[in-house]
Amino acid sequence: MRITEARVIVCSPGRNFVTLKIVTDEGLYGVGDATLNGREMAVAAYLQEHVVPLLIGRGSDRIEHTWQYLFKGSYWGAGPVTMSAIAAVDMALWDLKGKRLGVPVHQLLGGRSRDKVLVYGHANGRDNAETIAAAERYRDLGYRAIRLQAGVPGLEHAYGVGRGDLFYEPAETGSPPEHVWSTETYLDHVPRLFAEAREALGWDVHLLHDAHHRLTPTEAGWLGHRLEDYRLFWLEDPVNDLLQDGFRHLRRHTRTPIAVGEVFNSVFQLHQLVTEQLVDYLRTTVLRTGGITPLMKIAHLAEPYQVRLGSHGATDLSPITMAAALQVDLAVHNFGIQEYMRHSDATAEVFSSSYAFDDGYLVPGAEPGLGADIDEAAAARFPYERAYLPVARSVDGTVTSW
Ligand code: GCO
Ligand code: MG
Repeated sequence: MRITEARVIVCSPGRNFVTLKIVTDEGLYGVGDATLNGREMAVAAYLQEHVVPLLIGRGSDRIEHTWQYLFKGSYWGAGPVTMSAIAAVDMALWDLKGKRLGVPVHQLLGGRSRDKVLVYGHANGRDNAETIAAAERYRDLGYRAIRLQAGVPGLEHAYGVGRGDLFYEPAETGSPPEHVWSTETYLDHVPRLFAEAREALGWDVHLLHDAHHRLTPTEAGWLGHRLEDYRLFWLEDPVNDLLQDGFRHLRRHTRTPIAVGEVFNSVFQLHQLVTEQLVDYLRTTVLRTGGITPLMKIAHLAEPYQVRLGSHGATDLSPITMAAALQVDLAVHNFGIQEYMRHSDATAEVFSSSYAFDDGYLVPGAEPGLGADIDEAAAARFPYERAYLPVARSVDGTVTSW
C-alpha cells in the first residue's frame, strides 16, 4: 500500500485539535493525533511543510523504518513539536496496518494482557466540599479511581479546577490567563483535602493527586510524607519532570507512589527514573513521545523494574490518542492505570470512537485499527481559535510553573 495523500486537519470543537489523515492507493486511510496544547499550529506547520512531502509515495507498512526515518532524518532529536508530529504519523500507520489486516492494533502488539483498562477520573471543585461531592458523583458512575483537585482558600485559581466538576480544560482563547500561586498556602491545604476525602469516601476507592510540577524536591518530599496516611494511588508530577536527580531526593523522604512524564518526549528523559526505580508510574503518552512504536519500547524497558504505565489522558489528547493509548494499555504487561478525562459533546461531534466506559474500566471496541475516526465535514464547522495554557506567578510576581 502506498501513501497517496496526507491531510492535516485543524479544528476546535470545544478546544483545538490537530489531526493527520493518511490516505493510501488502496482506499484505506489511517488517522493520528498531533495536538500540542497551546502550540497547535507549530505542529500543523511542521507536518504540512516538513513531513507530508516525505510521506507521499512511501509504503505504509514499514512503521519502525518510517519512524526512524522521520526521527533521525530531522537530526535535531526529540522535542515536543517534532515528536507530536511523528506520533501522528506513527498512530496513522498502525491504524492502517490494523485495518489492512482486519485486526485491532493490540493484536499486532502481542494481543491482550488484560480484558479492560482501569481508568481514573478528575474530580474538582472550588473547595474541599465541592471536590468531594464531585468524587461521590464519579463513584456513583462506577469509577474506582479518582483524582482530587480542589481550590485552595486564599488563591483565586488552582491547577485542575474549572469548567464543571467532572470536566477540566485549562486552555483559554485570547491571551494566556494569569494565576497567582503560593506554595505555602497549597501545602497547608492538600493534606486537609485528603483527610476530609478519606473521611467521606472511605478506603474502597483509589485517590490520586496532581501537583503539576510546582514543588521543589524538599517540598514534594514533605507533601508526600504528609499524604502517606491517606494511601494515595499516586502523587503526580510533584517536581519538575525534567529534574531526574530531584526524584532521588524526593524518594528518600516519602513512600507515597510517584507518577511522572506527561511532558516527556523520549526515553532519554526517563531512563534514569526507571533504572534507579525513582518513580512508580510513567505518564508518558503515545502522542507526546512519538507514537505507539516508542511507547512500547519504553514500556518494555520499565517492565523488569516494576514501573508501570499510567498514561496522560487529558482533554487535549484527542479521542484518537485515547484509542491508541488503550491499544497499548491492553497489550503491555506493566500497565497500571489510564487517565480518562471526558471530552466535551462538541468534541464527540467531530471524533468517533469505539471504546466505552463500564464500571470503572474502559473497554476498547473490536474494530480493526485504532478504533477512532474524524469526521472532516463536522471538523470544518469548528474552525481553529488561538488559545493558551495559563501562566502562573508567585505572590511577588515571579513567573513560576503553572
Ligand atoms: C493531567 C495534566 C493536564 C495538563 C494538560 C496540559 O494530568 O491531566 O496535568 O491537565 O495540564 O494536559 O495541556
Ligand atoms: Mg498531570
